[in-house]
Amino acid sequence: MATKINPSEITPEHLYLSRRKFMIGIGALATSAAVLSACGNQFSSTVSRAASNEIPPEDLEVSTTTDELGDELTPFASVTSYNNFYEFTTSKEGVANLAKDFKTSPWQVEVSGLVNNPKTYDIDDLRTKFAQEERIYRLRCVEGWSMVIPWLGFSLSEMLSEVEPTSQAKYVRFETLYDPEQFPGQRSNWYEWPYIEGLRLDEAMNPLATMATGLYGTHLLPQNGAPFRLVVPWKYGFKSIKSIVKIELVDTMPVSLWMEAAPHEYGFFANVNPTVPHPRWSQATERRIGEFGRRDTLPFNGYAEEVAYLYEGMDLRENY
Ligand SMILES: Nc1nc2c(c(=O)[nH]1)N[C@H]1C(S)=C(S)[C@@H](COP(=O)(O)O)O[C@H]1N2
Ligand SMILES: [Mo]
Repeated sequence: MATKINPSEITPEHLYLSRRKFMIGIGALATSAAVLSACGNQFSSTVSRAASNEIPPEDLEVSTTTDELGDELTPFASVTSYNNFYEFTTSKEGVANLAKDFKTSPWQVEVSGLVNNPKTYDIDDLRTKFAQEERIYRLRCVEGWSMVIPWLGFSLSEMLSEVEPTSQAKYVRFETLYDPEQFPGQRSNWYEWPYIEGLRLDEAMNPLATMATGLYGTHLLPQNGAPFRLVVPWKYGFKSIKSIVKIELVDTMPVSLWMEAAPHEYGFFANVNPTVPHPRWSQATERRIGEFGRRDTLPFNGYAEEVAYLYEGMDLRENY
C-alpha cells in the first residue's frame, strides 16, 4: 500500500476495468464467446461440467484462468459440488443433489426499510437492469478452506443507490427465503431460520460487495445460492448469504443467524483475519480446494487495499 509506483506503470482505470469486465445481457449468454473476443480478452476457456449438473460445457465461459494474484480458478465441478447451504443439509457433498429441484423462478427480491424509493425486483429485472460483470474473487470459509470463483454480478451499491437509503439507514439486513417445503434443513429448529446476514452501510457501499446472479458465465445453480446471493470477498464465507428474498435498510446492527447460534464464535464483522483465531482453531492458514497442504491466509482475504479504510481505528480482535 505504501509502495511508490511510477505513474507510467499504473494502468488507467478504464482500461483496467474493461479488461476485467464483460457485459452479459439477457439472452446474450449463448454468445458470450463473441462478447469476450469483442472485448479483446486473450484468454477464453471452456470448463468441463460437473456430471450432476445440466450445464452444457459450451455455456461455461471465463475470461482468464487465474485471479489477480495468479491463483488458479477453482474448477466448476468443485465450486458446484462442495457447498455450505444448511437449509438443505450440513453435508457439503450432499447439497448439490438435494438442491437439484429448488425452484428459482418466479423469484422476487424486496428492497425496503429506511429508503426513499422501495422496490421489488423480479430476478429477470435484476439481470437486465444491472450490467452483469465477471468478478473473480477468493472465497474463504471460516472453517479454513477456500476457493477462487468467477462470479457474475454487480455492485450492491448500484442497487442501494436506486432505492436511496435515508440518513437514518446505518446497516443493511439480508434475508434468505423461508420455505421448509423446499428446504429440509429449515424443518429442524437447530438454527433460527430464515438465515440472516448484515453489513454496515459503508461496507455495503464498497464496490467489492457484490450481488451475484451467476458464476463461470452462466446462471447460479441452486447449491451456490440461486438465483441471487451476496458475495463479500473480504469476509468469511458465511457473510455471503444465499437465495436472498429481502434486503432491508435498518438503523440497528442486524443479528445474523450465526451470531444468534454461537455469539462467541461468530461476530458481526467476520473479516478474514489470520491474526485472530476462531475460539476452536487457528485462522492463520487455509486449504485451497484442489491443492495439497495449506497456504497462508491473507488479511482481509487479500483485499486490504480496497477495504482496510472501513475499519480504521477499530479493534479487530474485539470486533470479530
Ligand atoms: N442461506 C445460506 N447462505 C449461506 C450459507 C448457508 O448455509 N445458508 N452458508 C454460508 C457459508 S458458511 C459459506 S462458506 C458460503 C458457501 O458458498 P458456496 O457454497 O457457493 O461456495 O455460503 C454462505 N451462505
Ligand atoms: Mo463458510
